[in-house]
Amino acid sequence: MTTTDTTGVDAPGTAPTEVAPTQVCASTPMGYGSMRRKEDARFIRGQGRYLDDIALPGMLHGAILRSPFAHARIVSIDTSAAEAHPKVKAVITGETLAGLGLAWMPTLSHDVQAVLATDKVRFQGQEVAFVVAEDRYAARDALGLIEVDYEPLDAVIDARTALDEGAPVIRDDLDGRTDNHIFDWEAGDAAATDDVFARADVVAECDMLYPRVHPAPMETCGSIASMDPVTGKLVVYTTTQAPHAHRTVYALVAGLPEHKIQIIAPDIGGGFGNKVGIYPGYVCAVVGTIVTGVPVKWVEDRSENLMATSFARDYHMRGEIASTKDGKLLGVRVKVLADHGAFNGTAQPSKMPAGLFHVFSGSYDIAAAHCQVTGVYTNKAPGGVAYACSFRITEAVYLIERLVDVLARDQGWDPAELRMKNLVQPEQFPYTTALGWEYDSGDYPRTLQKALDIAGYAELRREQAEKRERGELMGIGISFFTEAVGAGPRKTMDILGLGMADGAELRVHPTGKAVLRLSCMSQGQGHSTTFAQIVAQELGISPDDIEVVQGDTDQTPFGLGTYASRSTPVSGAATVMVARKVRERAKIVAAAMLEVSPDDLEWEKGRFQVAGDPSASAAIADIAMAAHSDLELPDGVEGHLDATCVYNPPNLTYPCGAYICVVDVDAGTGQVKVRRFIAVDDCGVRINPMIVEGQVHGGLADGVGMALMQLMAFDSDGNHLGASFMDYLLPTAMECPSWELGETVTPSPHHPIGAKGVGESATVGSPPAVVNAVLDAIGVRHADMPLTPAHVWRAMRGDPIRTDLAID
Ligand code: MCN
Ligand code: CUN
Repeated sequence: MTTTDTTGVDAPGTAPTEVAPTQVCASTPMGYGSMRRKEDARFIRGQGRYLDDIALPGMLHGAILRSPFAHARIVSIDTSAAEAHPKVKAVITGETLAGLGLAWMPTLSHDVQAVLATDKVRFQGQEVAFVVAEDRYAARDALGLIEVDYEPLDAVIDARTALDEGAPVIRDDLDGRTDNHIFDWEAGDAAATDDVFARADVVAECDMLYPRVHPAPMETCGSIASMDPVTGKLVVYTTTQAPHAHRTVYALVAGLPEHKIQIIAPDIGGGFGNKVGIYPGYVCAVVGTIVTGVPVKWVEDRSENLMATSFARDYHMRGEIASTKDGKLLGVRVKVLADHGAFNGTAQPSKMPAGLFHVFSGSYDIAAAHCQVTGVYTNKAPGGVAYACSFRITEAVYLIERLVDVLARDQGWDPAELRMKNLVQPEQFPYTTALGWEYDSGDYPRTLQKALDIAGYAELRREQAEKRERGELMGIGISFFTEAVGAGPRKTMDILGLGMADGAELRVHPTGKAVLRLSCMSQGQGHSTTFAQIVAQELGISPDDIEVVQGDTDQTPFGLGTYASRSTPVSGAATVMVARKVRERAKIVAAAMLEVSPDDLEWEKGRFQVAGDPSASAAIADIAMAAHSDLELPDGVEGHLDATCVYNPPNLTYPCGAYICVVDVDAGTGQVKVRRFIAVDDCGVRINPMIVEGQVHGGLADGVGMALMQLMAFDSDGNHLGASFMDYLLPTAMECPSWELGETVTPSPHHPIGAKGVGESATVGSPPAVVNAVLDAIGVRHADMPLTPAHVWRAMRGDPIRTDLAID
């Protein structure tokens, strides 16, 4: 079910004033709307071309030997038996790499990470040696022939003990390092916030953990590196969400100029943040091709993906919220202990080690807020890069949405009313939060009201009361989130010093067909369709006639890629601007064709038309042919119809949403059934409502998974307890209800078509709704995710567990 509600607020520029209701069009529209995805015909016929489908002539295969220990000194490595294997072509160790200056590589957070361990291993699954062989089976077999002598060390697994006196020092590779401290960082006004708390009538506090989870895309990570010994050009096929960023890092690591490196991302089977980072296996494949002179492929298996690539969250938060006695929120403060694993690879902007966590005052008009975040090393995999998270906003939204519920419960207030009373009001936009973020637009009360209406909130509460009488456990959970997506702006945000502007290039060919080249990279989000729709809307060309090129650094302009739901806010804006540049050129050409002044032309339904004379007009296809012909153009006007654009966003875009989850809990077993889930999202103008809804469906499933089952726990020796899908549980259709979606449309005032990103909204917004619902059902103030049956059962008995450590 979908409910559409347009504000009547016009988007700037040429955005439509009405958003079409979601209905899949059989025929192709000229612009926005729910057209079918162009890429799907290929995918459903099995014609996708993923990394593992690619085989280069003479290609060899690599496999990685990984550490069985979480913390151990490497005494010796004997590779002789592996080297003697008839199919093995090379065995590379940390020593080999040290000789090339490549044993360590920079992370995305100004730390270094071992490519292959030399001195110590620091987490279970860490890369120790790389075997290159004729086929992947031989490479795997040969791993068993490598003898490593380890001397096990005590490990730091519980982040809360990482800074204890006498804790084992994990990063003794770093000069003068005597503890596991990475950073202390704070935001907001501590004194003003403390003052508000001292004067508040009511304060509620809560300790909560957002446990370590993993994006677990269907396709694992991998690459094929191929160094041409004649030209010296390195071509890397790889599963990356950010091809140009990867190329820059390769250039820095290898000391090669960018034009000698080509990164090609083929089709990607899901990223969800897992494919932002650069992993040791990628560097090993490059060294492999340099050593052997032929292409080397490395593809990780599922356990390797779960054990050694980027996890997310692992945030221990102690939050407090202050209010007046009649429920006006006054302040919020939080202390965070962030577990970054053995190497700090979190890919946060340079000056923000906690990413965008400081949006934790959420969607409420709260005058004072302060956070203090401490990052520590532990003997766990590095990363923390991302998982549909907008860089720590997931944690921030969870914190504030749990705190609001805890406060409501303590005071006996209705959680919907408490939220409604405190939401930022429409007339307050642009709204600057206590932490200095400028939210661009929104109509929060209307969005929440819409969700309450779809849910039939009052009726649900009545049903709940009746069920309680009968001893049945039903819960209703609400969350209201504000997301901050579209990283830049360049002046304030960067990764490794790279600003966050993205390029777009558009060429309209003589016959009116077009090619759009983008720096972002789809992993399933449907860019081939939606970006073609943007050009179609601006130029009146059918989306079927617009080819979208992404993923190949030799063929696309520079830009930082697809993450933080930034493709629509940044590359989407670049696409609008480049199409408008082409349209300006087209106007001059059309004026020459129609022998009028450009000022006499109007842009009407995809054509330039002479004002007052509808019979005199030209469509882009006619204009394109003329632009490439001998038509005489005014002095200084270039022919052809193409343009380039670099878009540097002035601000982030701030989508929002109101989510309501209804659960039934089995009192005997603790089993949770998500009965209903209502999601009203506002991502501004929707280019393709069907794709937006698909994004929301996926994110909601993610949220149900995180709230109820996904977990990477460790035992006290650092053994990973979620290294396969037998233990790391993902949600399926069985756990998901039929989602009930609604929408409000508040265009972003600074985006050229008023669109905001949406790719991560539902993953960010849904976990607190599910948790709030379960806790409402069982009448428990707080219990950490995941709320597995065993955990719910124990929480009901006043005995909640530490979910991040081994469950006894
Ligand atoms: N869209 C739209 N109208 C809007 C906003 C978005 O039609 N107002 C469309 C876009 O044009 C695009 C899709 O929705 O086709 C998602 O757009 P956007 O919100 O800009 O997000 P990105 O394209 O930048 O995708 C990144 C985002 C992130 S960061 C993660 S993580 C995630 C997500 O997308 N990973 C995904 N959704 C995913 N979906 C799939 N299938 N696979 C992943 O790996
Ligand atoms: Cu935060 S996961 Mo997405 O940005 O690739």
